[in-house]
Amino acid sequence: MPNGALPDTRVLVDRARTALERCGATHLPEPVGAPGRARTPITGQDLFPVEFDTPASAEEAVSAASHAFTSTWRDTPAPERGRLVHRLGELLREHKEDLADLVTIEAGKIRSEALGEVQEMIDICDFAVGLSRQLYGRTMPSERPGHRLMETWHPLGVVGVITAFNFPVAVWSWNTCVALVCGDTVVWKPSELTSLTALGCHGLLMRAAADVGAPADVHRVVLGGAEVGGVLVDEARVALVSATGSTAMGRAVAPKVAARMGRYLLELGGNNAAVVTPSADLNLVVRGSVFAAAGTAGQRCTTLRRLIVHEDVVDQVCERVVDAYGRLKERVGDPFEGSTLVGPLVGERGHEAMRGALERARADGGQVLVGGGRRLEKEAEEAFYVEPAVVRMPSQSEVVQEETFAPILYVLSYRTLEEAVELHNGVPQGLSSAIFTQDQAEAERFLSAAGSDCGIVNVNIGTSGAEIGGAFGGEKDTGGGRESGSDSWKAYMRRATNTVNYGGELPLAQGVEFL
Ligand code: UN1
Repeated sequence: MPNGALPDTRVLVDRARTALERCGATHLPEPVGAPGRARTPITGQDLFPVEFDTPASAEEAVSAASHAFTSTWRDTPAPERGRLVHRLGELLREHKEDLADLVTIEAGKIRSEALGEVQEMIDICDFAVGLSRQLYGRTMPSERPGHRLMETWHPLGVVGVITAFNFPVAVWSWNTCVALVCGDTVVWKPSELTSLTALGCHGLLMRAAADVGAPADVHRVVLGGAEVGGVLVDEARVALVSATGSTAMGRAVAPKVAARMGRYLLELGGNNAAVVTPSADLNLVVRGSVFAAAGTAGQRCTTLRRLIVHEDVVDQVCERVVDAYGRLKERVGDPFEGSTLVGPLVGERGHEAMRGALERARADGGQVLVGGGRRLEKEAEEAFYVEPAVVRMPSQSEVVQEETFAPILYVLSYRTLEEAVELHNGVPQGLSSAIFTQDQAEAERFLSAAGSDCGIVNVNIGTSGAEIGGAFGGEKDTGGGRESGSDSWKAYMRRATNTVNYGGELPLAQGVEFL
């Protein structure tokens, strides 16, 4: 291993247990019922068995959350609901290291990114607490004398939150903190790869609920695979399904929820690109691209996957990025190690996908400029550490249009900005995008309606690492949903339009006369 030996799995087991106990997680470590397992990509070994839910126990969780909604939570004043999220924020500050440990152990994130992910939870707690006093409805002038026209926002019901392994805590918190202040209750189905992390979060939320006197069933966690998630998709009492994952998963979920007239909010695949114009500050390009493309071992939905560079600067950009990747190679390894920048892929599937994509890219005329190899540690054959790769491509072939959840950065070149935007938008996904330029007109064109078609459009920063204050999500195959900040909360509530007549007469709208 370039970065020293890997830790012993038994050390990770102890570390996970300690973190779980400190967070107040229950039903560990004695598993009953259908067995599952917790595993770490650091060594590729199992940690210990975990109790998975069955469809029947998931139904029971929905019933409990539904009862908490109707009996208490929807009628609890919103600022009061905010106290629960406020307390959660305090506990997260206290247990930042514990949760970060669980994130590193189960998702393989390096320390700084794991801590950053917990910070993202703390930030959304602060946001949601403020929001609990700002669930504003509008008033509009009525066309009728003696009438008032307004809208009010009401809680929706149970929100089913389905999350992916790569942001096992932050994406849950975006949904849950906002849903809770909106008056909804939550049933969470985390990725089956990150059950422990979910139990840690649930433990903290239950402690917060006990501390502020909120009903425990405002939140339930159900562990397991697709059959458990399927309950949230099919169950009519789940008013909103908020699902993060692959486009294939979204395509399966959306029609089922729509068929029962439920609501869904999807955050699916990305295939994010940055356009580099001749005026770009190349120091920003290199730093911004390397973090966005190789950070989290290329396993963010916002990961930079395509660099679209003007032909005048493409050789220079390649040289500098390759140089930076050369140094990165020496910093692949144990994510707990302070000097590591690239931890493991979550599993073999990611590694297979990376190998397959590199092979197809080569067949399409691509040239691997750096990286792409696997780092093998004898005792850890089930752990998948890879060197982030940069591939110069002659054109945007099929493989470049797909999202491969691994650290591969394709470099393409262009001549005119129109051509760059066409390449940029010429993929099925539409999550995040960036332009590096010092020319304001170029930046504005990229930001305009005829520019990037993504939900996130940045200037002079990479595609990943969004702040919680903005709405997060994207277009096309990314699914169209928006989570986190801005007015995303509206997806978690229902709107009622109210007309109040205080005038004593009954004039009809549009001047209609009747009786
Ligand atoms: C994801 O990868 O699903 O913008 C979420 C980012 C993070 C969130 C990513 N704040 O990269």
